[in-house]
Amino acid sequence: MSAKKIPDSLLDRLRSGKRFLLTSHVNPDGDAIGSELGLAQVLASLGKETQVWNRDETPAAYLPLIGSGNIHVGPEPPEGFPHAFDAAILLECPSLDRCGLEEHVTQLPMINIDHHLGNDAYGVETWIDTEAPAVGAMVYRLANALNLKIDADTATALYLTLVTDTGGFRFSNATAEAFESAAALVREGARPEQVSHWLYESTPEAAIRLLSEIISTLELHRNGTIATAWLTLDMVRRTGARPGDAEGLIDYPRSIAGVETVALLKELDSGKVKVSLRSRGEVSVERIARARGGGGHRNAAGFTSETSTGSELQAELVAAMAESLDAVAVD
Ligand SMILES: [Mn+2]
Repeated sequence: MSAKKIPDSLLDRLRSGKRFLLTSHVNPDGDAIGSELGLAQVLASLGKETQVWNRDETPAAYLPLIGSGNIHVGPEPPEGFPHAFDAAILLECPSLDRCGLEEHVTQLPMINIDHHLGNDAYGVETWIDTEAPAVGAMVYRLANALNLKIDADTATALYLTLVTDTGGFRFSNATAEAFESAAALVREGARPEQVSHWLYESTPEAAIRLLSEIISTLELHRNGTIATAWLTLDMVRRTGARPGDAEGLIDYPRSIAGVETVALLKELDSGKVKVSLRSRGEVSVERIARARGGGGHRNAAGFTSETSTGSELQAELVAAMAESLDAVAVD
């Protein structure tokens, strides 16, 4: 589903509302945080009050973004909730449970803005553009549609969403639209060098030590086309890694010559295993994740496994990834 045009009813609702609650998904990434903070600025320039509320903490790399200090974090609602708000805007949440706050946000009229395949289209207003390179690019289009000029800090927050969601303009979603949005945001004052410093030159020591532990579990399968690696609770304890430190580490196994698809299996406190999947080009990992209750994009997807034991789960994933590779070979 591609919706280039922003629904008029959505614009009307933003114009007529006074206070908006903004949220995104658990374990927020750059697109989640940058879109929230960017949209908060856009709505502020429209004279609206906003409160960003995320269940999970903001990863350190995004703390320099404008307004990050005002994000309400945790399962408890912010002051005045729900009566002080006219609507909840959910960014980047293909299903309601992705926000981790579904028991609360459903008390408000919900506005659903997203670019994921398979969005449930919940809410009173839905704007889904699966071709948008990042939700941040949709927020920028929203600002333009509302005839609002954004400032340099807002442009930087939205530019960051493009950099993180396209893997630094390297993934298949690094489309003409991604570059055009980036160019426009740089013209508005976004600072690429600053964003690169935050994202790529501010790695906590624990994250690099965690990478070394993850790489020690690396296995290649099917003539080196499939890679698997583990991130265990022990590794997190040993390295002192914090939530968010593992973000992006899956890119290292994916960078190996010949590797077409990667699974990173991460032990959770609950005993479940969170699986992150990556692939190149036409090879889809989205259907692997979707078949197991998760979702994502063609080249980046994930799900949480409830039942399988580690070695069985890994073997099952290798078989599923082999099938995805074969499907492309046949096409
Ligand atoms: Mn995104």
